[in-house]
Amino acid sequence: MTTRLQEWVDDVARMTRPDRIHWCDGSEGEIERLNGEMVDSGVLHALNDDAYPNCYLHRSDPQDVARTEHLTFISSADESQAGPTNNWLSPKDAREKLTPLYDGSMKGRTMYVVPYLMGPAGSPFSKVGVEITDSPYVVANLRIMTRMGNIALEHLGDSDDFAPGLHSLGDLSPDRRFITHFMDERLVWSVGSGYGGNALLSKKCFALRIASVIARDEGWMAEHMLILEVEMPDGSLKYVGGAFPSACGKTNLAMLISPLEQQGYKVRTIGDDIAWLAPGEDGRLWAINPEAGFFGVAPGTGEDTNPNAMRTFNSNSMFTNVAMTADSLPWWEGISDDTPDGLTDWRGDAWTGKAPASHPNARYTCPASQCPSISPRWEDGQGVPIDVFLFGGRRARLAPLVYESTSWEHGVFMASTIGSETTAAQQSGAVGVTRRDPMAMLPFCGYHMADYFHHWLDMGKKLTNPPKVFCVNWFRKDADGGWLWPGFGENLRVLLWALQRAEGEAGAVETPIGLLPEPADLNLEGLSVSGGVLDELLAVRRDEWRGEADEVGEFYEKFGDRLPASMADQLSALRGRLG
Ligand code: GTP
Ligand code: SPV
Ligand code: MN
Repeated sequence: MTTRLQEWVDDVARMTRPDRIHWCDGSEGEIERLNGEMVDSGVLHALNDDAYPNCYLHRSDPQDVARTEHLTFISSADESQAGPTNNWLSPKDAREKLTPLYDGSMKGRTMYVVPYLMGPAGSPFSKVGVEITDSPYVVANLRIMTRMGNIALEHLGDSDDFAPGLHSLGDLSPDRRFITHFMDERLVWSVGSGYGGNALLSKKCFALRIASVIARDEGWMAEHMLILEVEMPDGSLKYVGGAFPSACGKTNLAMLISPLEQQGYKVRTIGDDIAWLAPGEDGRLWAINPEAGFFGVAPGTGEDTNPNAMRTFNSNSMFTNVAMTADSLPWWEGISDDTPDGLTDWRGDAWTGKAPASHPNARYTCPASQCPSISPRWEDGQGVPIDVFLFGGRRARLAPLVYESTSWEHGVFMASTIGSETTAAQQSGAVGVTRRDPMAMLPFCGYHMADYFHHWLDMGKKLTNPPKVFCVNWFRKDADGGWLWPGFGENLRVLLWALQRAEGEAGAVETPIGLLPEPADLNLEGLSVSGGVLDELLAVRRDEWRGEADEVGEFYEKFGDRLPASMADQLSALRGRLG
């Protein structure tokens, strides 16, 4: 172990004053002991061991059920580095504000030191993080979500190159909750929340916010993206990277069941939330999934929508804020058609039927290795070469099912202007409000968003064979609020069009916003969607898009001179085409 690591652990212990310090080794025995202790103390409830062996339910504090973006900060040296889309706290103010909250915060508790590896062991892409936490629930989640324990210390060796993260539950009050990122030290401080992306510092804090800054400096990319593999009928393997905002379909797309198996199209999973991507010597962009598990949205997950997820989390998994049946099975809206009697809701009360039984942002945590659709290449240290990028959001209206960019620069423009209706994955503001979410990174980009656009443009210059860029929208609604597009597995039809376009094989028509398929260009074999619905899904309405362009213009104004000139040019060109 390195001196820097030991010194940091000692410093934190002096500040937080735990009763005990435990260095996690990641062994089976360790996690069994920990889970047992959490069952005894009521932090976890063991689920039905026949149907869900080694699975547990955790109920978080009802005020602590999602990421809190308004309490999340970037502590870069000066405010302009954080940019207009991030909250900024000076490193000095951050220390002054948070130090008192950590002062003695681990008294009476165990302080866990959790080394973890992001990326496969031995991969040149992989990076080490160390989280200090007083939450055993966080430790158990990190053990599923990362390669945790000795494996990370071995990867670190004598190096000091690790990203430290300090987490303490504090008193869980939103008034004393802060998550901040000291960018110059690659250090995260999080206090007052035990939930998901606020507390599992490997995920959004390190693998996205901190990593995005490292990636900018080193010439690679850290993105909020799923990665999936499509095997074509000729046996060739294609790779798709997809960025959608939180709770907008990444996990589901990454695990989709091919409705076209008989035609020889197979789909496998590489990752469901985060991708680290770097240019290869061949001029292509290569991607790894830095995580080892899935922290997925439970509601809406069922045999019809995502059977692969159902098989992945049926052992060795954790459930957070789901409901429970009388037989101790996990339950949520969408897992079954019928609602069983005797449900306990996510708060632990007998369910009255007046509100959803599970929280809308209830989650499962499960090992990626258990996923039936996991690709044999998911731990390939070199990564996989990306053929197409998909960007999308949740738009009940306007955005068509799919459209293609005409160049890398146009693709970066499209991705930078994506709008999406907010979901329960963030605990600030209302659900269902459209906001701009560039590259699905609005809450996760660790630096100035305009510089991030520059970085995307620069990356394109390094790639002789960049991924083709598409925008998609699975979430169009009809007048009665029903989905226009069946979604889920059927999304493969859109993916195939994109992959065929990348090969120059499928037809498209030009529109002011980009290239769209005609219904005849899509493989719709075995799908019953009426011609009228397809026309609606593929319609581009100039008047509505003129309004959209105005909104994009307003969003871009935030960035002033720092916005790349080519992005402003793209917007003018779009306006010109819209007339
Ligand atoms: P994060 O983990 O928050 O980053 O979310 P995610 O992007 O992985 O979203 P996920 O796949 O978990 O989907 C979120 C919700 O959208 C779930 O309730 C899904 O059932 C629903 N969903 C996913 N894909 C589709 C789709 O193609 N059509 C429709 N209508 N709903 C979908
Ligand atoms: C998201 O909100 O995008 C998630 C869940 O993937 S969390 O880990 O809480 O960020
Ligand atoms: Mn996510």
